Amino acid sequence: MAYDRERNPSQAAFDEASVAMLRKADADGVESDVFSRADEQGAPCIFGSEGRCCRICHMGPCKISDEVRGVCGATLDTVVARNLLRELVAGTAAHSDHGRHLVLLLKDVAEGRNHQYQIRDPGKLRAAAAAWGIPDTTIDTLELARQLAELFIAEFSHQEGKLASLRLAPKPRQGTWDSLGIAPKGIDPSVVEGLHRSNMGVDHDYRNILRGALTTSIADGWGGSMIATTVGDILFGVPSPVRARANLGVLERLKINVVVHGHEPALTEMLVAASRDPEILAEARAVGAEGINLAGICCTANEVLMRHGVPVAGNFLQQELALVTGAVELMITDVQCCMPSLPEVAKCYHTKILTSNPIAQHADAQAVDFSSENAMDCAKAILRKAIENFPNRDPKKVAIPDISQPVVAGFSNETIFNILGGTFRRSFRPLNDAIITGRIRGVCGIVGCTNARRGTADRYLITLARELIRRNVLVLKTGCAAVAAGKAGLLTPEAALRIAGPSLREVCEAIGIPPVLHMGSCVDNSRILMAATYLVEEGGLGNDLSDLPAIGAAPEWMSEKAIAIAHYFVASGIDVVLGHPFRTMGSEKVTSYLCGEIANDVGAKFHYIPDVERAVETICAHLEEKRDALGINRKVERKLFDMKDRRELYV
Ligand code: SF4
Ligand code: MSK
Repeated sequence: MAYDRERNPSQAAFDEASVAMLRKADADGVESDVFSRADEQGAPCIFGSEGRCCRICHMGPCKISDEVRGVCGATLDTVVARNLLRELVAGTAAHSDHGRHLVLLLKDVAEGRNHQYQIRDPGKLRAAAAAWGIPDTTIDTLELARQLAELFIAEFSHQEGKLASLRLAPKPRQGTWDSLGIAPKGIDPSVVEGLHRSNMGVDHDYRNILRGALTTSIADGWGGSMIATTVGDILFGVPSPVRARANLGVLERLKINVVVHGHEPALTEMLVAASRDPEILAEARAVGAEGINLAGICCTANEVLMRHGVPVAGNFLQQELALVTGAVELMITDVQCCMPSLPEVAKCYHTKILTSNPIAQHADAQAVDFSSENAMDCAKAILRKAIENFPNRDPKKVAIPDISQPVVAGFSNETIFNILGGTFRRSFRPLNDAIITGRIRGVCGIVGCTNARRGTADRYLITLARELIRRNVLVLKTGCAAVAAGKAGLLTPEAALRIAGPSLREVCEAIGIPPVLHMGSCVDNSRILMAATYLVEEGGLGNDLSDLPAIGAAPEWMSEKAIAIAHYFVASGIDVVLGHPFRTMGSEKVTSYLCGEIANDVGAKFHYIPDVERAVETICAHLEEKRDALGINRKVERKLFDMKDRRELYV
């Protein structure tokens, strides 16, 4: 062991598989892991963690306090707000660039330049074209795809007017954005403008800077992320419920293990197909393996879990630990959340680390030349590298924890509509009714990352979800939060229903859904925005998203992308609980705007709550307040509906 751990493994990670692999990492002499490095960092710099350090120009860096301004004269409030905006802009850029790559692929497919991918879901294509206002959605599929791709490309570059995607939001919400002047013009201009206004000597009014942050975040949630989800569904299929397993125990001793990691689904989709190719399987058997086992980490995992039932090896903080099993022949990374330490950990084993995206390389990893035009050849070449590497596996170093949980994932809104109303009468009505009658107290979207510097990884995420379903709150999940729920058995309908409160359980059993719904990857938080929109449109729960008994939570967030997500929830009128604050604690004014006054603008605010018990109380109290305001907390006699009542209800 190369270092002394400050926290023992069970203080670092909540799940037993991770704990076992941390112990093995020590025994194997792995130089460091994310938890040991977090401990090694010690207490963070107060100026950095409170947002009080400014490095924006080269008269700095400046350490700002109430008494001390920056060299240029910038105040604490300006610097704190500006730093937050810059982080949010980077997060928006990441989600939106992912969306852009998919749109360009859609255009290539539509114009016949790419024959490797197809329009897998013409129904989604037509629905999306209608939603974005393309007048004739009955035209030929490829022509419609071309028109939609052109429209989406324009969403990135619009310089005037406002984003067409905003029309997906409820009308009153659009009105709020218009009256505040925070409706984004285009996705790219909102990123550029965020960088511009946070430049030295530009925007110095913290409120104005924070409203600029809301603009950019709306461009992410309703723009870049919404487009990424939509095009992903068109090209790869709308997810529907699928069974799989989650946690490191999904790796297989007798098979060649290939781990996909990152966020973009284009190559991974091909790897799924290639891993089932008879020729490739024969090559795998020829080196003594029983086959190829594809497994995922982070959001690439969520994408192929939802569409193909590919098992999930783990979430963000388990990426190194997957290698520590000694059983991974190859890990292929694309973009976002892939730790630079992976090649270093891989050196202790036989694992090859490959990168597939020209903007996301590791100095010590091999880059593969992936382009969507040679996708299948590239996928096969990658699998062949894994096959070649299988004989190098050292059996003495292999220890796969026998720990994994069954999961059901893939709850797209289309699926929820079908489950609730059947394909004949697709409807959110039963869900609205369950909320109105109080059998479901409200909805909480628990999203985001896990964080090595914030207590025991996954603990807050899992405890919060458990306690909320116990209190009859329906939980929606995405990203690494969803994987944490899977590892804890909360995505197993049967197990979760045992924990759920009696009235939530009754509803879930009646309509056939688990109380914790896996809705996808990080960009799929756009699905949560749309689920909330459908609740409003269905009627009986107010006129705007801010009226809903709904709330978001990012208990263990770490990424700049999570800052963008949290802001677009709030900009949409949905409060957000954060397990640790943004770097705003240096400025009382910025913090009190975000956690208070902002509600006067957009009807929602942030709550900084490090303690999970208090988060549960706050969330439940918030949902009850919304219910009171809607007038649905009045006691009503329970009534058995006859056919006449039902007909009246559904007209
Ligand atoms: Fe210092 Fe102002 Fe430059 Fe920031 S912009 S580094 S506060 S001088
Ligand atoms: S992967 S952004 S650690 S959720 Fe989407 Fe997980 Fe957070 Fe990355």
